[in-house]
Order: sequence, then C-alpha cells, then structure tokens
Amino acid sequence: ETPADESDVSLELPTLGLNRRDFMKAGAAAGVMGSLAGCTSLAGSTNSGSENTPHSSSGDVPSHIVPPGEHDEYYGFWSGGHSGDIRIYGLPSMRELTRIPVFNPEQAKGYGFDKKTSDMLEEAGDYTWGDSHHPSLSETDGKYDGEYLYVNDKAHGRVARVNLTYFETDAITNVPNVQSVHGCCIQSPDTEYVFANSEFRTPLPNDGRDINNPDKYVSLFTALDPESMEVLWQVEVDGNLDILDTDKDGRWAIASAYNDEEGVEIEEMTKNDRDFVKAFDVPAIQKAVDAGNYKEVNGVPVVDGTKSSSLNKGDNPIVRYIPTPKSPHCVEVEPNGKYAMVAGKLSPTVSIIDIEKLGSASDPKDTIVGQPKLGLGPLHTTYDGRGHAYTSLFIDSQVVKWDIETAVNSPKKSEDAILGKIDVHYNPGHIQAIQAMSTEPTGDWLVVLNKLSKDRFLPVGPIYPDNDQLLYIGNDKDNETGGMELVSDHPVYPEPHDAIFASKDKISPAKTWDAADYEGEKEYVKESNSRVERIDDETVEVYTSVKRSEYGLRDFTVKQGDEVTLTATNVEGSQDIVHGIAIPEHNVHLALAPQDTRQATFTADKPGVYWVYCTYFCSALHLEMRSRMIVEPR
Ligand code: CUK
Ligand code: CUA
Repeated sequence: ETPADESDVSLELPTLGLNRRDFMKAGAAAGVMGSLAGCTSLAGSTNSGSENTPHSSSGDVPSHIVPPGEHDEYYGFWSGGHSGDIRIYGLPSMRELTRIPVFNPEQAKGYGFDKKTSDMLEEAGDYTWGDSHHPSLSETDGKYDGEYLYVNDKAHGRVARVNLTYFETDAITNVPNVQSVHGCCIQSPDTEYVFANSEFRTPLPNDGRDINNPDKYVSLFTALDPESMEVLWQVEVDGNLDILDTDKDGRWAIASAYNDEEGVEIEEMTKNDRDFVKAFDVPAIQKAVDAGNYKEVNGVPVVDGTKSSSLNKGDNPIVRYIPTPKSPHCVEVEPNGKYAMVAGKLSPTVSIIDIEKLGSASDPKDTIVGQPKLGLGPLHTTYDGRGHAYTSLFIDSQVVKWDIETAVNSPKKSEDAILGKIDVHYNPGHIQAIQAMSTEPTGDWLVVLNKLSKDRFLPVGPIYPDNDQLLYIGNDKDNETGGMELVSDHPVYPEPHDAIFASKDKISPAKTWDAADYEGEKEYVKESNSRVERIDDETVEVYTSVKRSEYGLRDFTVKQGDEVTLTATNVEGSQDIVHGIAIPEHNVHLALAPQDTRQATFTADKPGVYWVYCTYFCSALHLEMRSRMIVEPR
C-alpha cells in the first residue's frame, strides 16, 4: 500500500463528521494562523487536535488516523512531569491508551492502595507525588527489548522502573546523597546500568553541617543496577549535572551540565561564558570502584571525579570535561553512536561531540567537531536515521532540520547544514522521533512537546494544556520546511516532559496476570478458600475470591477496632474482566485484573454495615456485585 492510498482513506473518514460550523471554524482559524505564522501546512491542522481532524496534506503523508478497530503502529511512553506518571499513547493516532502511575498514588488502578504498591511508595520515601521527566526503555544489542522502562523523579531524587509485561511500576529507588534526579537513562547497548544525574548541588552528606559553605556542595552521577535497582556507585563532579545519554558501545555516559561557577544565585550560575559537558568513562569508573578507590557516604561508594581528582590526571581521566557555551540544555546521541549533540539553550548552537575522540583527544575541546548555529533556544535533538537531526528551538517556537555531516564538514557556514524550519505552537521542549534513542530509528513520525498551547484549543481556565504536535518527517524535500509537515495538535494534561516510542512488535504486554509471578508473596484465593481468619483479639485476615458477579464472601464480620487484612483474587480467566473492591468510609480500593491478587490493610473502627462493592463495570449484574462488611461493636 502506498502512502498516497492511505492518505485517501484518511480524507474520506473524518469528512463525514464535519458540519458547516466546523468548516467555518476551521477556515477562520486557518486564516488567522496563516497570517500569524505564514506557514501553509497549518491549514489542515488548526482544529483542536483530535484524531478526527482532516489532514489536507500534499498527499504523500500517510494517514495518522487509525480507523475504528485498528491498532496504531507504535507505542509512545510519555513522562507525566509533575503528575508523576507515565502515559501510554498510540502513534500516529496520538490516542491516549492508558496511564501508569509511578510516583503518584492513583485510585483508578488502585496504585498505592494495595499492600505491594503502598509498601513500595512508603519505602521510597512516602511522598505522594513525583516529577517524572526522562523515560528510557531497556535495550538488548542497542534495540528496545520491551522489558522495562526507567524514569527519574526530579522532585525527590528517585529512579523508578516500570515492568512492561504488566505495565506497572515495580520498583522505586530513593537515591542516597542526592536531592533531585534529572537526567536518567539506561546504558546502551545492553542495559548494564541505569544512570541518574543529580541536578541540585547539596552538601555531602547533607546533614546541616555545610549549609553556608557552597564550596562543599556537590553534584553526583549515580549508577544503579537495572535488575536489583540498587545503587552501585556515585561520582562527584564539579558544577551541576543536567541531562544524560550514553554512547552505543557501553563506554561513555555524557551529561550536560551548567553552573561550573558553582554558585547558588542565578547571577553566579551564569557568570562565565563556558560550562563543561561531562563524559563519564564507565568501565574506568567501575575499575576505580573495584580497586576500592572511593569514599563511602551513606553506604554508597563515591568516586572523586572532580577536575582536581587524581583519577582525572594522566591520559585516561575517568571524567572528561568538555567546554561548551554556557548552560547547555541536553545531550542526545545519534542512532549510530558517532556523535553526541549538546543543545546550546542560551547559545543558538548545537555542539557536536565526536564520541570516538573522547578516548583519544589530548585536549577535550578537540572532541567538538562542529557547532552549527541553528536558531534561538535550542533544547533537544532527535534523529531520523537518514543523517538528519531535528532540534527544538524554544524561543523561536520552531523545529529545525539539519544535516549532520554537513555541519561537521563546513563548520564556518552552518546555514549550509540547515535543511528547513517549521513553526510549532508554542515553545517546544523535548522533541522525539520514533525509536530515535535506539539504533533503529524509523524516520517517519516525530512529536514536539510544546510547553504552551496559547490559542490552539478551547479555553479551559487559567491552567492551559500543553500541546503535543505530531509531525511527519518521512519526506525529505527541498522546501521551506525540509519536508517536515505538521499533522495534528494534541492537548495534554500538565506536564509531560519527554517521550520515547517503540514499534508495537517490541512490546508484549500480558493479557492477564500469571499467578506464578507473585506466588509466595501472597495467596491465590480460590472460591472454595474464601474465609475469615481471626489471628488474635485485634487482628483479622479476610480472604475472598472475586468473579462476575460475586465475591467469595457474601459477607464477613469483624470487630470494632480490628486491623483487617483483606486478600482478594480475581479468579476470572478472560481478558478485560477487571473487578474492583471498594469499602465505603474506609479508604479501601483495590483494582483486580484477571488472575491478580491484591491485599489491603485497614482498621475497622466504626461499628456498622458497609456495602463492599465493585468499581469496574464488569457485567449486567455489576451493581448487584456486593458483599457486606459487618463491624460489630466491642
Ligand atoms: S527537560 Cu527536565 S526540565 Cu528539557 Cu528533559 Cu527541561
Ligand atoms: Cu465486578 Cu463490577
């Protein structure tokens, strides 16, 4: 099927739903936007961003509309920012498929309400929110393997792992010695480590001793074990650390950084013209740790990676400090691992680091082999696998497409490298193309995560949605945009920061739980085993099966003041038959997927009758699906 054929289908479908008013609205909006932006590709995409938006492209853009009953090509994993979650979208439709709560207790999925997840959140610091920025998919041989997703918590210095079989957060590590984790990624190509950058400099240890001595503040680069999620070691550096990516060979982790001045006020942080990107030689650091070359702080080996460290003298420093224009924003390594792009933010340039030179250049500044001037406020870069890079320009509200080798080979004339620019709406942060963080970019779709939506949607009060825009990048053209086409707008709830996309055949979610995956942790409660067990005068254990449309226990009796532990198994074998257990006035809610077992512990402190009910609409007798908790007065 050719792209043109698919496009025809897309034009037919949505037209059916358009009435005269829609046409008028679209026309008026297109006029306004056109005069503002002077960009023809806007005309087809000014409607407020649903998948029903007709797309009047030039005909060689495949449809982004996924007809009813059909599936998307790609999974998208969005970080939810200060919502603390991960959102799953289908691409190219940009339909939201589900959300995975990570740092945020969330009632729809019972996350933070059952024992397993509430214990996990409690052990990770007992915070009720987090700030997730950078999702990273586990890899085998440089390709996404569909096992795990890792993500940082900027608010509390944590790293979480999402199990992609069950689409559920299964581990959160509260990283010692750091206050804020910003950059976070796995080590390519085989996920041997998960790395986390602490952004905020704090005294080490942060115990009140050195509050007024900013010289004693440090920033740490942390390595975690991707399986156990334990912290393995940390490296202390000069300046702040920011965002992070690795090479494709398991050697270098490269971090953007600012505040080489080590100030605490903004004026101090931005005084100098230079900052230093840090390239961590991971095997060399591991060697120093194995040789005992560290100090231990709060149980973690901390290696000295500051400029004055003895480990940084000589020909093989463990950390290379590469000078760039001040306050660069991000590092993204291109798919074949040759170059790392450091976006300038305050500088209109992207600095191109030749990764091979990291090990050989005698002067770190010689690792920079190009510095094209691209536009105002470059923040993030992504790739199509055809030798092009795409950089978001925050201040210009544009995406610029450029040719990597041209930028390397004609360093004096960066305009030669620029292939085109497209307006986006508005103020883009992250930008991500399909599978661009792996060695297998597909080069077809790209999403721009715009921080502001301004006039793009119906107004909804003073806190606006962000605007994620879908671009098609599969056509290289000699026009104003270099072939980039804006396809659709999508309002998103605050405030996604980044996203990562994988082909649907790389992800194999379970359809039901496999009880073998939690055996030993808790009992699988068969219908015949539903029961109440009194442990002592104040402790009761309640076991119940759950199925359409009844609980194994039609009622159960406890005494006022009892601590009740409820264990419930959804014994259904069919996919998509989820049941809930809600107990009014006790803040109890479990969500039970088929074959899953969950536990909740609560105190039955008020005598009376409580109707236990099912929250998932599971059958025609859903409303009648009830049990009675009877709390007898003492
Ligand atoms: S980011 Cu986290 S605040 Cu560009 Cu990934 Cu800016
Ligand atoms: Cu079970 Cu509704």
